[in-house]
Amino acid sequence: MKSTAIANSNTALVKYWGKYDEKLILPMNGSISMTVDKLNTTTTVEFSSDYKNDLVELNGKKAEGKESERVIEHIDMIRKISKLDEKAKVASKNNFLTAAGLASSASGFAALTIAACSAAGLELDKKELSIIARQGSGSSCRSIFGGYVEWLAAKTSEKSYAKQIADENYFDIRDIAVVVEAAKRKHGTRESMQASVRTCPLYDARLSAVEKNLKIVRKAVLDKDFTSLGKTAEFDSLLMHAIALTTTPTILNWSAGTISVMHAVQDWRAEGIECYYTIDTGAHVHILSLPENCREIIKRVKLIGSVIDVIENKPGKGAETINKHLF
Ligand code: 2P0
Repeated sequence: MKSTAIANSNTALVKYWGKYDEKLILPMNGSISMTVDKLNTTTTVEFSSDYKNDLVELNGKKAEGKESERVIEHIDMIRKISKLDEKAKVASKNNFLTAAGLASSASGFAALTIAACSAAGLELDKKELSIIARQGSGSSCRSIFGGYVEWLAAKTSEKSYAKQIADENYFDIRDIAVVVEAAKRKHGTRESMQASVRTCPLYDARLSAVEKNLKIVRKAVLDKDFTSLGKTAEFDSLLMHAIALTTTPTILNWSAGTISVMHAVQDWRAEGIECYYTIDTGAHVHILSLPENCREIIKRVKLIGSVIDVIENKPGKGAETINKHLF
């Protein structure tokens, strides 16, 4: 009744922003991501009648409040599917800073889903696992798969799942995660998205643009067309931030460092070093590049004052169980 899973985070190339159904986590639009290979979560789940209560430990500390509630709610769903009564112990560890805006909920809920389903003895395929992961945190359904992944928007739970466009060996690009100095994130993603759907006058306009971006990025991956992929990912990220900025209250998580990196990428591109940026909800920036330009870009990024850390990611594997348990 004990299982451990490891899941990589993913970087959205066409972003998910807003829900059609808050409870089931059905997205307003489809999204495409690349699973990365250096940012991961390892999670062990054990169901046992020895436990009197559910116990959740994140990065070596007992989780409290909302954080622990979200994990237990997810475990409850898996208990219901598998008709289990036993309480659970969950321990989870990220290999990167949690809540730094490097998508910890994506790898976190993917690892939790795989470990808990396996510990509960459920034998599910990846599509079914992605449907369960989705209900813990939307973006996590994409981390079930490796490489390039699309999450389908649909109005029913069984039709909104992730599927692989191409595996991690198909098209080698790099996602250079640039961690910049930033104040603590002011807005939670979940509340921010909700506010955007409710208040942003530009929201519907983005939805139709996203349909086009999905088509272009899907094709760019299959054609191994980095220019088309990078251009569209950068544009889609700006569209998402246009929505965030024009939401009431305004969602502005960028810091001065974020903008320095955005300018630098534009300048390097003008010089002939092809690269593009994409930004999620924090201040950090992901620079997309081809492998041959990666070293030069990293050298230059490190010279930007407010940059704290640089992590070079390749396309990574999907989530899987492993034999080494955390407890
Ligand atoms: C994405 N993000 O597509 C977008 C881009 C952030 C910006 O998915 O409410 O943690 O748990 O479904 O998945 C982050 O939001 O939100 C996210 P919930 P999630 O990667």
